[in-house]
Amino acid sequence: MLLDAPSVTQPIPEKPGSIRRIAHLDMDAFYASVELLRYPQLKGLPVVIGGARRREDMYQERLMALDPTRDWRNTPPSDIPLEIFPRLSTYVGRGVITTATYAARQFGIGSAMGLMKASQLCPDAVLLPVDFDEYRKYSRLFKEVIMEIAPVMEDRGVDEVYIDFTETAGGQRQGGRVLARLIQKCIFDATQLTCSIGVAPNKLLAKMASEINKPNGICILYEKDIQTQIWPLPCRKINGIGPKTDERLKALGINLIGELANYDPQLLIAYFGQNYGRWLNRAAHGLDDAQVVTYSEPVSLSRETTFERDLSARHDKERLGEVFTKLCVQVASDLQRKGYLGKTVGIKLKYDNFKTVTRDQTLDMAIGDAKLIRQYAGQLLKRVDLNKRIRLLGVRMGSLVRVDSSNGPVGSDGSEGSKGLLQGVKSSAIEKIESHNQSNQGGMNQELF
Ligand code: TTP
Ligand code: MG
Ligand code: MG
Repeated sequence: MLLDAPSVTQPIPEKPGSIRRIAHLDMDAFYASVELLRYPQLKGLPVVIGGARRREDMYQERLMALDPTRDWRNTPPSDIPLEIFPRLSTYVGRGVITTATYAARQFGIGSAMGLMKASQLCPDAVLLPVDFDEYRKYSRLFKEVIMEIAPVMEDRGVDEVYIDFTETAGGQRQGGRVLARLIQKCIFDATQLTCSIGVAPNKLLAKMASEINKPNGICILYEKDIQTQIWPLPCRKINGIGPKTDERLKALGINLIGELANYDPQLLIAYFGQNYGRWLNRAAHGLDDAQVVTYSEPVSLSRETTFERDLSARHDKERLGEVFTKLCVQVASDLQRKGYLGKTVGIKLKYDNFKTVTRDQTLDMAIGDAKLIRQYAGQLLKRVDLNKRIRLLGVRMGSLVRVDSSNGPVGSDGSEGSKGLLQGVKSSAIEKIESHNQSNQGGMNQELF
């Protein structure tokens, strides 16, 4: 599930005498480390997480084959013998790695790499399926620990946060090291997981600093360290320079952050536009004014899936239809679980040539019902090319409004809330669909898949 957060800033008043200290904390090999809590026998081994989703009984058959005389049913995960775990070499498919243990990374394996490609690099690596519920559980746990100690925290996703140390007890001592150590220790005591923390004058530098001493490291950075610690790093390390910009910078002969800092700012503006050009120059000098955002609402929720083989709308209509419906059901249940309705329905398709297209439509009313989402998403299929083979399919709900359990849907400002409205939302959207269907009788509105 993908979550996007808008930027809601809360300026933090600073006491005279205190200097701005911002921390970025990122868990080490997060999904893999959570899995190792369940399977401590895999500690120190190359392990990758990806491919299928976890099932409770997934190793039963292999355990039975290993020793049919033994009753394996209540075997604790930590007692599963090593030879039971599938190795990368046995994997066939198009799944990608979510993350890998540090032992696996030594073979050149990393996030987003295809499992089959990784298998060539380290065929003996253990392959574990993903278990998002478990990662979310630990995500909540470690964030709760931080909130107890340093409550000015910005949630930046499943395994990382920014924390404003400026006014927090211990946040100024040794540039933030004392507080960072305390947080690391408390997280480890509560979860047995390690993390790395960077503390710096701003978010941009803190994010880079948290990577410098990974895993289980702390990096304290001051403005005076920018030239020695940050300038030798590749430009790609700056959060905000993606692969495309990096390519363009390389074409200009700019590889390192120091080279970017010393590049003529006017030329950067000429190449990248006023805003981004100026931002690139400032970022390379370690300048960033962004505040730590302590409250955020998701602006969209989405689900997508990559097929094992590319599918054709004509020949695989039924399969595509099933998957499409399932994605809508998942998005609807995500919305319900998180307490939202959405006004914008979107679809995403990736073709066999990796070209991605998205289409969306914004409705008059917010909806959350799987069938309605399916209907509106289905309409969007008419606006995409279905002659090409499809590699990935996704469904997204945007323009979210919160459903306050007592008051019906509310905007993030608390407006337009009433139970009656929720009812109205659904019935009027259903009416709209029904009238639309009636006016399209005679096969005009036939499902594309
Ligand atoms: P990261 O923090 O980028 O990576 P990590 O925690 O696994 O390792 P590191 O010690 O370098 O921080 O991502 C956090 C989790 O998000 C990661 O464990 C798995 C997931 N993830 C993906 O599913 N796909 C990806 O491409 C990336 C980068 C991460
Ligand atoms: Mg991490
Ligand atoms: Mg991370």
